[in-house]
Amino acid sequence: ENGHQLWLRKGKANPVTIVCQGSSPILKNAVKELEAGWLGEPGSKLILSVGRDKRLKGDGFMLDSRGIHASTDKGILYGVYDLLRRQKTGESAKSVVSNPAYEYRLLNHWDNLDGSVERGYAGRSIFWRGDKDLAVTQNDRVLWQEYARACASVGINASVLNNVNASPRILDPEYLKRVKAIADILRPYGIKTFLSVNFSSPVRLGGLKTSDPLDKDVIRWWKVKTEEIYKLIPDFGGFLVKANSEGQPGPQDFGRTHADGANMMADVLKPYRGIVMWRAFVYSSQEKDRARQAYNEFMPLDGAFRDNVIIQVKNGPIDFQPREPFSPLFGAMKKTAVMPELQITQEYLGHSYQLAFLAPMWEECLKSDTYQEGKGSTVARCTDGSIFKYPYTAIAGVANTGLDLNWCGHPFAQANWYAFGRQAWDHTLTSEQIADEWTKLTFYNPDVAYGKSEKHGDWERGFLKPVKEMMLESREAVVNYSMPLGFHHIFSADDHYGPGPWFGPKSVRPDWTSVYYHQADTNGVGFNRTRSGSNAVSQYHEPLASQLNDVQTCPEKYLLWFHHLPWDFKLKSGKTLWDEICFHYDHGIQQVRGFQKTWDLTEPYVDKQRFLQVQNLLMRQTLDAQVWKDGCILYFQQFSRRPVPYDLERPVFGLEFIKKKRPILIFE
Ligand code: BDP
Repeated sequence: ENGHQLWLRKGKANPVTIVCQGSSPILKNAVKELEAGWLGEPGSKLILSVGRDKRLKGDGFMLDSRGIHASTDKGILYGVYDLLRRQKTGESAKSVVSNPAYEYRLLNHWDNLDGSVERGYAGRSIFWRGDKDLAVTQNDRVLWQEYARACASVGINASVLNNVNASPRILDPEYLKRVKAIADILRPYGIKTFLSVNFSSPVRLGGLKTSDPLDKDVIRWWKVKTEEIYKLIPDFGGFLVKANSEGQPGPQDFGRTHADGANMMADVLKPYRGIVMWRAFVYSSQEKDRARQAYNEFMPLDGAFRDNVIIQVKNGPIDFQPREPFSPLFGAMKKTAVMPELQITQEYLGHSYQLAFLAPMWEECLKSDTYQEGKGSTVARCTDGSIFKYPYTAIAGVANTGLDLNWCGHPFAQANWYAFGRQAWDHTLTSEQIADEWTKLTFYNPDVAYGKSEKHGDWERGFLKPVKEMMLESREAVVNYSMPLGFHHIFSADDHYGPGPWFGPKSVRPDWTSVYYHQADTNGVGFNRTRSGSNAVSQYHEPLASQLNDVQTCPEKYLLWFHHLPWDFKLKSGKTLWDEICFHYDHGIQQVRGFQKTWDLTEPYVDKQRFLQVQNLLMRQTLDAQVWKDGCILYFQQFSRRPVPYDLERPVFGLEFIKKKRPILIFE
């Protein structure tokens, strides 16, 4: 078991007869999957039928004893994967109606054209190998097909093939040829192809003098380029744009607004039904609180965007931290479509070295109540079209795939790709349900005799239950040993791995340092975002704004995100803030030690290869947690001037040692 087959591991199938009227490439794939994976009654007859039904929405499907019904071919394919999953996991498929929550469920690949992957921890790009190696090989085709199949099996229906920090070269005819080749392979699995584009492409690729979005020649350039793309890829999805953000060019370079820029592209794409996903990840060094900026820039533009523009907003107001409150833009922009962007790759949660199941983090965000249109206006309902009737709805996840044999590096990182797809399809699913499905599909092997009697039950007790519990606890463990109680962005610089709360050179812009985010001094710690501070709380709707503003009602998990508090501030537990910080760091490491024990006990129920791999990774994670705990406690102790509570273990590493060595290298 090298993990390459993901949650789609092949087993023995029973014979089945399939009646299907259509013969489109998508339906052919649907039939092929059923024939290869059928675990129902041998010799069953199954009808796949396409036609309208008022219970169906978009590419939804219905399952019953006769077969699968959907209003599109894609719906049939999703129905097939759902049915096969139910057969494998032992869930009933007697009467199911399932509709996708979002119309576009996209992966964003931060893959560079030279083959490197920004924030990728699982090897090089599956799509790109650089300028000199653009020819499509048979290996490429096989891999892209496997990728497409995995995506489709969890309902993902769109891919952005290149980094948001986009090279203009992606629109070069040489590259577009390869894009077409990829699109041709993704299409039979219902996956639409999108590209990230660089706003100054007209200058850098087209040789124009300007990229001003209101310039006639610039508009013409984009028109001609877009026509060229649609000639190659008639169902091309559209553009993703990172503009005027972290040094990327954008309309503001020409005195224009984000709306001017996005609308120009939207107009060009409109005749083809293409869309623009315009990112709200913007911040400048001028503003005093980075958390306020996306809201401040985009709210005044609400209503100014074309209807085929969607504003793509990261789940939190800063940047994919292990825990952030949701971005206040969700639900606040009422006349503009907004889509959540989640990060599947673990940039801030231990790369592919640490086990962190992210479904609980995304569930926390999607189920958060914004109160924008009264109680129950969750982030999910504000973005999926239930509350605001947007013409397009979407959700994106920054992919964690690479050329590693198991695609994702850490065997458990595969669960995050799986979870993203499942939640994008149905955000009402619980993390528990998703962990349950994934674990069964990824680890259970019907051909192995796990116990003496009743082998299935043995496996469930010995593997499924403890592993699921470990997964469900894992993200909170990362929060505890790295950034508990609302701490954020206190990483060692650049690689975003391991502690660096001391990072704060005067030469670096303040919002790229750690000291900016924790603001520790001898009086206390935390970022004051209340009404007496940056007033970021006011960007939330009442009653939430007041709840977050008041230290007595602010949830403790967000305490230091919103409040600057004295070290002896009393928490609900009765402990002082300092002691509570120490206990959280310590608890985090205890949790990972617990995962080691849990995993060791699963040995009889799992293949050797993955058992050893995860065992080793958990060793490293324990050490990483220790480094986090020691680094942060010893650093903050310089300000708190208090002892580490005596019932906790003493540090293992000294502060100077950790500071000298980059934490990511300590294990090497
Ligand atoms: C940050 C990453 C950076 C990305 C940026 C983005 O560190 O590599 O380019 O987000 O989302 O989290 O644009």
